[in-house]
Amino acid sequence: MVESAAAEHLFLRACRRQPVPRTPVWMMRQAGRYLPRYRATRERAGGFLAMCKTPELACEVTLQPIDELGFDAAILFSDILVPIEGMGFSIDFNPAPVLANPVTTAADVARLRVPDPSESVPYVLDAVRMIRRALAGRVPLIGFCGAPFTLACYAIEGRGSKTWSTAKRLMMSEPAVGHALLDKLARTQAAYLEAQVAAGAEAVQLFDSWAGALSVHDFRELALRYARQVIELLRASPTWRGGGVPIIYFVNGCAPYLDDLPTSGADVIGVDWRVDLAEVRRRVGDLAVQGNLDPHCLYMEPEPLRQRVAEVLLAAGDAPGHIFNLGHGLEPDMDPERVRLVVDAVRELSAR
Ligand code: 1CP
Repeated sequence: MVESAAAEHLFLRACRRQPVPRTPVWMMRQAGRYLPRYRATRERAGGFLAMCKTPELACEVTLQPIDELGFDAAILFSDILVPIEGMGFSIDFNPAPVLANPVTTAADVARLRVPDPSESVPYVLDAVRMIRRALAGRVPLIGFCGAPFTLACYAIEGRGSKTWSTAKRLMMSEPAVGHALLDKLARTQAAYLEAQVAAGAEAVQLFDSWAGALSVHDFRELALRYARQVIELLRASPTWRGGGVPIIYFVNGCAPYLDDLPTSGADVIGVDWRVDLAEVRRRVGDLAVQGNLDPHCLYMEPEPLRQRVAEVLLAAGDAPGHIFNLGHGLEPDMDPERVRLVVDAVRELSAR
């Protein structure tokens, strides 16, 4: 059976902190513009959202980096903003996301729906089923969502920001509005992940890409609390498949919050490049860890790049429970051959 073959895969074993013959590797944004084949598919589709909404194309680009570069896990091709369209947001990508109707008042938040994923994102669930069939057990499929705080940043600002000061201003000046928004986002994302798992996702990752903008106090109140709500709802859901689906919580800029991360309820903590993995492993104790090569290392020459890969593996140590990844996503101008070098180096240098 495809199911049991995939269940033995080293990515899932590492998530459960079981021994593996070598460290599994995948990369955030592994499907994307750095791959010529992705650019060709995107051209054919007529844009990013069209690709996300056409299961055949989402499936095609999900598999491209698996076929070409040999990653140990596939990640569903979509975007964290896609499932909030059904809440009532009008979203465009050019190529970064822009929301035409960000929320600014209590009435705006009250109007938002908590949609049923089978009605709001049937194409994502079709893509998950199609990808599982196409992978045929070769590597596991990771589903994902944005963590509530990171989604609230976009929901309030309407676009990317370096400081997220408009979002923080609303959450600080009108906490009840902020919490109502975070709660709706959490319920939406829990239902979304539950539907992805029911459709066949074998692991899930919550992306808290902008939580690093917060003080420790506010990280607990605004980010961690709602990530935990998503994870608790997911674990309590009727379709939850026991402990079989690892939950990864990725926090970009996690250094100030390391001691709090184990209380998220996740099985795996994903970390950015600013922290030492040996320190992370000491402080997150019983959990698996994912990371954390600085993506900009991919601009290095081959030998120094290999050395950086070796340093990440050394810091991760020999104890089971490390998944190699970047500390954040691949960029469009990165060289696929350097990506291949990293994948090959992880395989070779981590062999036990
Ligand atoms: O035209 C294009 O090709 C659009 C570029 C692009 C792509 C390829 C965007 C717009 N999103 C994606 C795919 C995507 N986004 C995936 C696919 C799976 C993978 O291969 O990893 C995933 C998991 C995401 C998640 C995502 N979107 C995050 C969390 C991860 C992270 O990078 O921190 C965030 C913050 C977004 C928002 C977003 N979407 C796109 C861009 C360029 C951005 C970030 C920039 C901004 O906020 O201004």
